[in-house]
Amino acid sequence: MSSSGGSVQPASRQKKTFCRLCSGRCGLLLSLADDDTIVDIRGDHDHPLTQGYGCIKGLKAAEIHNAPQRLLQPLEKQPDGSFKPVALELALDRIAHRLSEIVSNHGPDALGLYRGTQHYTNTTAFHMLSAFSKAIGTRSNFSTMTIDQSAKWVTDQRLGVWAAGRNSFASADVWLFIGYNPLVSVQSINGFPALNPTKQLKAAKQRGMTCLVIDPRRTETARFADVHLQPLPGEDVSIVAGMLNLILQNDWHDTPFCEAYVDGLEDLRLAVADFTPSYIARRAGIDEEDFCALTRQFAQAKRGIAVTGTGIDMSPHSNLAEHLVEALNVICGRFNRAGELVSNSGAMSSPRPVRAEVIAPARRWESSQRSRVRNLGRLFGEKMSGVLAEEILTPGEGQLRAMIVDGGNPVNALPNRELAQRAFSSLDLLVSIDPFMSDTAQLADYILPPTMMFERADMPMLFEKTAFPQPFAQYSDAIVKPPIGSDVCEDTYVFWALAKRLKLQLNFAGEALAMDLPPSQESLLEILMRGAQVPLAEIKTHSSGKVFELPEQIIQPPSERREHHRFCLAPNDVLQELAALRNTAEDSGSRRAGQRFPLRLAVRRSRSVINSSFRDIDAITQRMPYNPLWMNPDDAEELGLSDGAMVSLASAHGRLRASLKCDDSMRRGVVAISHGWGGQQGSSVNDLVSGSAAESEAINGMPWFSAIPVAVSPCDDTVTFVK
Ligand SMILES: Nc1nc2c(c(=O)[nH]1)N[C@H]1C(S)=C(S)[C@@H](COP(=O)(O)OP(=O)(O)OC[C@H]3O[C@@H](n4cnc5c(=O)[nH]c(N)nc54)[C@H](O)[C@@H]3O)O[C@H]1N2
Ligand SMILES: Nc1nc2c(c(=O)[nH]1)N[C@H]1C(S)=C(S)[C@@H](COP(=O)(O)OP(=O)(O)OC[C@H]3O[C@@H](n4cnc5c(=O)[nH]c(N)nc54)[C@H](O)[C@@H]3O)O[C@H]1N2
Ligand code: SF4
Ligand SMILES: [Mo]
Repeated sequence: MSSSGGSVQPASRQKKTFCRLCSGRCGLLLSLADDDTIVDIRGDHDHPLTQGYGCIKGLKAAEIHNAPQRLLQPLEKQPDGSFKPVALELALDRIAHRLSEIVSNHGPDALGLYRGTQHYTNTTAFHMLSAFSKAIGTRSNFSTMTIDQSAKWVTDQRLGVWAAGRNSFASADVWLFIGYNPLVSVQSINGFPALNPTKQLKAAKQRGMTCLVIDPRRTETARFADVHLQPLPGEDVSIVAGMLNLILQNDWHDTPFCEAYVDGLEDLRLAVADFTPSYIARRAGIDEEDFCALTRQFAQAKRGIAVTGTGIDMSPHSNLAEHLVEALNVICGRFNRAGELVSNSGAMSSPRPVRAEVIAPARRWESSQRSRVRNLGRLFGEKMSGVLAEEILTPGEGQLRAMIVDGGNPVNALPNRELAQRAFSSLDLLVSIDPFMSDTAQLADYILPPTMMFERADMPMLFEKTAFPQPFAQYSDAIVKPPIGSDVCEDTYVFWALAKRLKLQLNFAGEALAMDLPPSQESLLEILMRGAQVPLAEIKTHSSGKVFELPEQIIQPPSERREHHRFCLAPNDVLQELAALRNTAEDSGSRRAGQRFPLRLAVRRSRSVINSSFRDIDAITQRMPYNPLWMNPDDAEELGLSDGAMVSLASAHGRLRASLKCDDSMRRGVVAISHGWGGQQGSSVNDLVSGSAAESEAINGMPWFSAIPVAVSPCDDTVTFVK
């Protein structure tokens, strides 16, 4: 099976599937030769939502499957640190043996489970890991969410959630993107349906939708903006507080909605009163008139919401910022109301009534088990990944001693790379389910390479309601077999086989699994599809997927139980943090001559890779050999630096070397470099990130990955930088 190198065989058949490398779920058309070789991959023009779109990663997925770096046998770490191949069943025996020792000596919480990004796109693995976690009884569940956008979880828990959902993109006359660039990230997490995102945004603009963007960079998304504010990173709280202030002063908010469903409006009004347009313009480095225009256009529209991404959720005060953004949607009443008809999304799940009601904030982290490190609560059953390294390194009752990582690379992804490396090296047992020798796999006792996406049956079921506003469903069977002679398995099999050896009964999505014979991928999908609105057999007949014609749903009035629930706009912790921030110096981080770290480092993703995945695959390296440091050309000139120069990038925490790339889409005073690199290739941004308590959020331990004060200087080192 190869589409690169060697003699190219003629294609004899075509197969449709969908890409699972990111949440874009693009329909793909694969041309295959008789021996299963993938000859060609194109976007599937018959896919009703992605309509032929596919990015470089999906279109080069054959090279990813067939990369010479792909691991095809399980590996076991030897006492001298080298790896030796080991048969899968033997590896599982040994892992199970060590796990049972660790759990019986230290209790189940000593085992940590970590869901990475390539786990989140694998539907059955997601449910199987949950089943394994419950069966073994560990509460040490970690995921990337808490080093990503868990400010959204905190906001749900202290502001509340509208059960009938926010206004849909299709019905919107305005949309505000804050620190979110879906035209590159293709991420649908918050209401923007990012499938084939450029086409969606273009179409919306053509029907007259106003597009507003707050992002320090003139992003691909910002090119469609009617108003684009380019603030200094880390100033979103002030900007959004200012928007709330202007809206409330002008009575642009939705008074009947607020009267019916909102507590704390007057407290919020007072708390934001000092965030005047001129103050904000000075503080965030934006134009006052643009700020007022953006606010007016957002507030005076009828439908549409503000949505956020990692830019805002990774900067300091992210929980507060996210709360205020959602408060914007709340006070403007941008929610679906009783009696309205909404699309019946969720073809692959069971039907549920939609109600116009508030799910009251529960502040669950306050009543949940607290972490040993920093006394953090749990959110949605998870511990905070921001303190994962310290949880491993801190001795005493409850110390983490074993980790199973599925589809993730925490050693690269966590803040403070040196600490993360030290922590993961010190574990009694580390298992990495990964087809590649990632930074984490390198430290593992066992690496279990899994099947890759074209080798497993799947459905794009996880988070389907956020991804697909319409009742869309698709099924793909396994299109190619794993390479001949390989000893790979489904990610689900690892958890099932360990449970069997540990004599645990697994309950997969509520169903007791037989523990004598491993379940097929197919049978697991069947369990997940029980009670779905469209039967699996019907879905299978539409190889490009289909938007099914399910009748629209009428939004019901509130249930008795939630009739009196209200949003909590101004809880005390929000008010206190806001007041403290208002009192910090206006130009706290702005660019000042003589400052040790005069620039701000912003997060930014690259089209060619997903975090640390695939960066060393030839097809990708040809386009992006390393991660450059992007800087506005005028800043570069001022520093006497030219394109391609090797520079040193320093924060108060650390220093790295990078290759400079002048980019006029960057705001002056702001630099960016993608995370996920380092080691033999490029620069590791997490050398600059401390993740200490002082540089993380209080509730969720979210490390500050953006808006980091940095300095750039020429690097004397003349070594060239590729690989
Ligand atoms: N090609 C590709 N796609 C990906 C990924 C990838 O690595 N590559 N990663 C995937 C993952 S794991 C995730 S979580 C998503 C993330 O998806 P997004 O959140 O859309 O990530 P970015 O594309 O980096 O967009 C973040 C934007 O925030 C801006 N920004 C930085 N700091 C600030 C700030 O303080 N305030 C404001 N207002 N803006 C700021 C940056 O300039 C940038 O444009 O993408 C997913 N998709
Ligand atoms: N400084 C800084 N740090 C960050 C961020 C940032 O913006 N700046 N972003 C944060 C965010 S949003 C996230 S989500 C995390 C990313 O956190 P992680 O998910 O921990 O890191 P990834 O690099 O996405 O790891 C994915 C792993 O999956 C493996 N993989 C590839 N294909 C498959 C497959 O088919 N099956 C399996 N099982 N594995 C596969 C890859 O080889 C790779 O090792 O990083 C966070 N860290
Ligand atoms: S955007 Fe690219 S990586 Fe994401 S699903 Fe589509 S083809 Fe795959
Ligand atoms: Mo992420």
